[in-house]
Amino acid sequence: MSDYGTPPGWYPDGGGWERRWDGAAWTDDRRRMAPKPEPTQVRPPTPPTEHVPSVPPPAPPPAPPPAPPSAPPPAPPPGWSVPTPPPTRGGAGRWIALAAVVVLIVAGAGLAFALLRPGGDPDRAGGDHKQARPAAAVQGDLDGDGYGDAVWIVNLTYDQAEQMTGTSDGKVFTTKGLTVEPYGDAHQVWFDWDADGRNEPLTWTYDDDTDRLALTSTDPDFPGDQSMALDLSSLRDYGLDVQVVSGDFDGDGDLDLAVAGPDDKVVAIAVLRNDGTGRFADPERWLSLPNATIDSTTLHAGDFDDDGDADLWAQLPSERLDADDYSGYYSGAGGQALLTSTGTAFEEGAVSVPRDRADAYLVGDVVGDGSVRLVGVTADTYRETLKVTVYDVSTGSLEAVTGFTGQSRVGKRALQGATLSDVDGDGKADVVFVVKGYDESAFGGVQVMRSTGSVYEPATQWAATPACPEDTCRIVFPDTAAN
Ligand SMILES: [Ca+2]
Ligand SMILES: [Ca+2]
Ligand SMILES: [Ca+2]
Ligand SMILES: [Ca+2]
Repeated sequence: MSDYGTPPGWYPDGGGWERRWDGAAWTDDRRRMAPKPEPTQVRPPTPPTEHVPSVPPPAPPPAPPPAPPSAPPPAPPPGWSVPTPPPTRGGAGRWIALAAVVVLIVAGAGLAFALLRPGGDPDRAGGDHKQARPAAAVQGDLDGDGYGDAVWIVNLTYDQAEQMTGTSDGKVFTTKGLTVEPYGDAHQVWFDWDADGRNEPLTWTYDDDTDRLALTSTDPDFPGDQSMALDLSSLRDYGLDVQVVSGDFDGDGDLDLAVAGPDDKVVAIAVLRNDGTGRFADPERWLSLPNATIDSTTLHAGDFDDDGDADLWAQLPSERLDADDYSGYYSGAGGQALLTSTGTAFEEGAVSVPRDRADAYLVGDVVGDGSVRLVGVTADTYRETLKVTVYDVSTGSLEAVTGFTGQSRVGKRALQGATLSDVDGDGKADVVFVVKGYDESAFGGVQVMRSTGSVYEPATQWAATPACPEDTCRIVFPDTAAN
């Protein structure tokens, strides 16, 4: 998107440390981040601005692990995997880098919102899954009323954040807030893990000391806390990251988890099958990506080839990695590939370099026919417009769907974050987004562009956004990877 570099400054470095970026390279300078409140990272709910009864609060994440002896520098924006700001505001860069960390962490969790569930014939598991048709759940619906909702996190300052839940009545969001830890180790996603037609929260935490993934939920239907070993290893001398996305990868009608992480010189992708109640089986490795690092890879799940099982669309390196890339950061060109599910494994398609590069990629049924599309959202500060483009990925490359676009006037503002949610409950996923100018201390509200099934309508505001104490404030949608 941008030719600008990330400005010099201090950026989160993992384990409660931050490291200085001199504008071109990581330095050896490290320092402790400002202390965070302990022992709970998510405090009790603040009084709701308006009452919304049935949305469960997020799970309190476990206490953070001790800081590792040496901690990783965050990824400088490689290729197209992280948006970079103009170098005019040092503070803005800090938040962008923070966003980069969040991107890496929550990447792909986006599919959380109601990925398509094939109509449930349990006997199909492992058999012919091509007859499955998705039974469209309402994308983004958190309380089961048929209107898609949205969750966004407002990072007011470096260490002050609020998680907002916007509950749709079909016309606007009613919001309520929770004070949360800005950049904790627990990651909350929402998807219908017990197939009751409602998207429940699931909190995952990866502990790189023990190489275990922990799953928990505040939902009373969750069958109990779970923990599984992942069998990953990093060539770096500090901790490693994982990405978690949800989708019905084996095509049996229940939404599973895919977990990607480094295993020496490959990115290993394992599937944790869901038994239909929210209990996940031990990981099965379905693919090893040979020319990728976890920091340069972002996964998005969806049944892109419409055969009944969820596939992965991956943003990953398009150039051959060299030895330094495994211990440092890939800075070459970004590519994309479709990782097609066979029901028991992923098959990696050809890596290509897309013509377009959006600020954010979202996945959902935007047509209303049960099929899945990729949606690119880009804020063009020069043309002062935000553009939505719908892509068909079934052939393995990005093919823009002719005419299925939309534009909104947003002034010289950049995209903060976006998600897909069927806010009006018509079966077509709508785009929810927030923009802000780099030197502005106010967001442009939470805006919605509705899908008609063939175009996106201009945006209208669905919720107000708070005033910021400084212009470095930031809004992210935790369920989506904003690239
Ligand atoms: Ca709802
Ligand atoms: Ca499944
Ligand atoms: Ca598929
Ligand atoms: Ca809609």
